[in-house]
Amino acid sequence: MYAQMIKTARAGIKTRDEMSDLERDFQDKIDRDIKIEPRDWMPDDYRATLIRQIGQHAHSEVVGQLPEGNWITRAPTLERKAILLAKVQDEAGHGLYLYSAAETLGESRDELTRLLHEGKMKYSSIFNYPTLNWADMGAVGWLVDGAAIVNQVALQRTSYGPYARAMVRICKEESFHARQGYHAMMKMAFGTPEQKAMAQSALDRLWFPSIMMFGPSDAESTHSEQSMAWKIKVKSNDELRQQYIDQTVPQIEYLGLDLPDPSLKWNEETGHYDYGEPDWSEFFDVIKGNGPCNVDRLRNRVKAWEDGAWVRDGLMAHARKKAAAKVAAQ
Ligand code: FAQ
Repeated sequence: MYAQMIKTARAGIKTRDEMSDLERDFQDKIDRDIKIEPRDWMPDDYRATLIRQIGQHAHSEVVGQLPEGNWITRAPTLERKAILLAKVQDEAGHGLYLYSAAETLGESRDELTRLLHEGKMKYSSIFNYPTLNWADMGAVGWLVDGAAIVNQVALQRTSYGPYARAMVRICKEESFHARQGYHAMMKMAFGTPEQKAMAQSALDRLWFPSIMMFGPSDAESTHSEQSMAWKIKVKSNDELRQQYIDQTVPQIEYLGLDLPDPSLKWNEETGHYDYGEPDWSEFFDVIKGNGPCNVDRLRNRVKAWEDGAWVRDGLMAHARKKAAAKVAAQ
């Protein structure tokens, strides 16, 4: 369904006069902060935009397991291994909540998975970068989950009820993820010179990719205007990026690490940190599929799906058997 809907390109935002009665009533609900629920009437483009964003979000959670999954067997202590296992398992759960939210819009998990595997849907750019040393596990928790939380706290107020409610639980779990990441970074940054150098390298490599997670600048963002009018997005890409930078720079300073961008400076006038623009050509290249790990990530994701077929078949056979036994007992 999504694949078909997305083909009907939207041309600009409608004014109130251009809206039908149904569309006007819908917009009034949004303006009064009344949540939209699955059985409510909604414009096709609102549905398609939500399926795109929630689907991409779900894929990010699931693909996001891969860079961390690589490190489970190499965690330095049993405690760190247990923490990482719990975190990676949580990400699978987040994917499930989000696929379920997309199902309430009429799009199946199987269809979204097919679109991901065929390269027709995106997942977050950040997961196309490699995780090269153990400090990267700290930096992913601290920076990547940290950025994800800033975005997802805002999304708790998104206009679509099931998406907003999924965010509440996800944010609680992401908070544990970010803390364990910062804790791992503290150990490294306050450890031996070699450990501190690994922490610095992880920060230097993941800083710009983490600030690119918020999407292109507001001027370049194709969906923001309509998504904000519908309150799917309640804060713009640049607002969220600034919020993340403002909260993260003091954390870098506490760790005693060098700032990863020479332009990062507190600006008394604006009350925010100034920062250097990321390399946006790199961002657009990565989301087109040409990042350092895109091919690997998708190949591993497809392999995991195919290798898991017997589990899904077994579960379905068991469900059918249980249903048949229930009918026979009636
Ligand atoms: N990566 O017009 P906009 C996590 C695309 S969760 C890839 O600004 P929009 C947890 C965008 O799709 C991380 N593509 O788009 C975790 C559009 O292309 P399209 C995921 C991106 O949707 C941690 C085009 O660029 N979080 O990390 C990206 O209004 C650790 C134009 O952009 C979410 O998905 C990107 N970064 O705003 C898991 C949050 N940015 O579709 C494991 C929900 C933009 O027209 C380990 N999503 N694009 O072909 C959102 O809030 C929004 O979708 C944005 C983008 C803000 C990401």
